Amino acid sequence: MTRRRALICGLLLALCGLALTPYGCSDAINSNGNGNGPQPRPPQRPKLLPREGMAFRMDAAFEHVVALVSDGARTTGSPALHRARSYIIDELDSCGVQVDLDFFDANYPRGTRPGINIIATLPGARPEVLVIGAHYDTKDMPDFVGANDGATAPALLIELAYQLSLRSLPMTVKLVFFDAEEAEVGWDPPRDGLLGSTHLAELWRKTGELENVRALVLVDLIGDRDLNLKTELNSTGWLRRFFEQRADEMGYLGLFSDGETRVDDDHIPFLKRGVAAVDLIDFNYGPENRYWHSVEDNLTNVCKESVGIIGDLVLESIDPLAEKLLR
Ligand code: 1BN
Ligand code: ZN
Repeated sequence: MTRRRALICGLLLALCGLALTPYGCSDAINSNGNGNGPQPRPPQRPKLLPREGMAFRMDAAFEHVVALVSDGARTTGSPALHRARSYIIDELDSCGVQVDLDFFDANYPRGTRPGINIIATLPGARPEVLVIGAHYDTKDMPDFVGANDGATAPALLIELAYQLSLRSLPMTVKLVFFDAEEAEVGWDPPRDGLLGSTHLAELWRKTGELENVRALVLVDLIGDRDLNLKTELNSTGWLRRFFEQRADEMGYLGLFSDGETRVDDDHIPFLKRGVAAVDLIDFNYGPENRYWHSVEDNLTNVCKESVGIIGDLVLESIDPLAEKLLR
């Protein structure tokens, strides 16, 4: 090979290497999920990176992901979910926030299991409530750890608790960790799936608390290395558009650019009871959504930058959203 040809080859290889870095993640561990070497995914979009100097600490959030995942699957009623709950409560306690537990019977098709929603309350200048929610249970499957589906979103909420404990809030914020989101046999909510959110929405309707709730922001599946949110059409239109616009304002251009979908998620029981709600969900996890509900939903396929981007977006949307909600 001539020197010139070698140089061109080297340059091409370097360019390929750059192009194969999954966008949004600096620590590019491309793998097939079982550690058997690189299997790069070509990016379809330009890189999206967390903002420099943002308050939301993605490293701290990602430590929570690692801690939650370390115990394997965290199915409703399981000892592992009990330990995950203790971890979450300890973290919330250390932020000095008020924690309440909502106990319920999770009546699944194959039997009843104890379900527990965790509610952290951060009082604001006004009694009206903004709920930010995520589920912390996982599917019950052999070798499943639920890094994205059951860890990234509750980890985001824990870091949010820390950040909000440092701020004075215009309205009350409740961070809700939903239990029993996942189905046992087959997705058929509220018989099989969405049991925790259904219970809490109904409880708050009965007690009158729901009248204070102005909106619910749900986060789910937000740690994909190839972060790209769908326009979720069950969500309340103005609230969905608010987040799309806010993402643009914050420089997260193209964050919502993976087309439209409808997802039955933990926001549905609140929507059904008249609460404005949005589901911030990246429902395209891995090639053809292959990692979703699979053993490939592990730490190799999530990254702190994606959690950071959504954490930053949610944290820095609270004040402008409260202004709209309190008008
Ligand atoms: C989200 C994560 N969901 C389950 N795990 C809800 C869902 C169910 C999303 C069916 C899409 C289809
Ligand atoms: Zn799931």
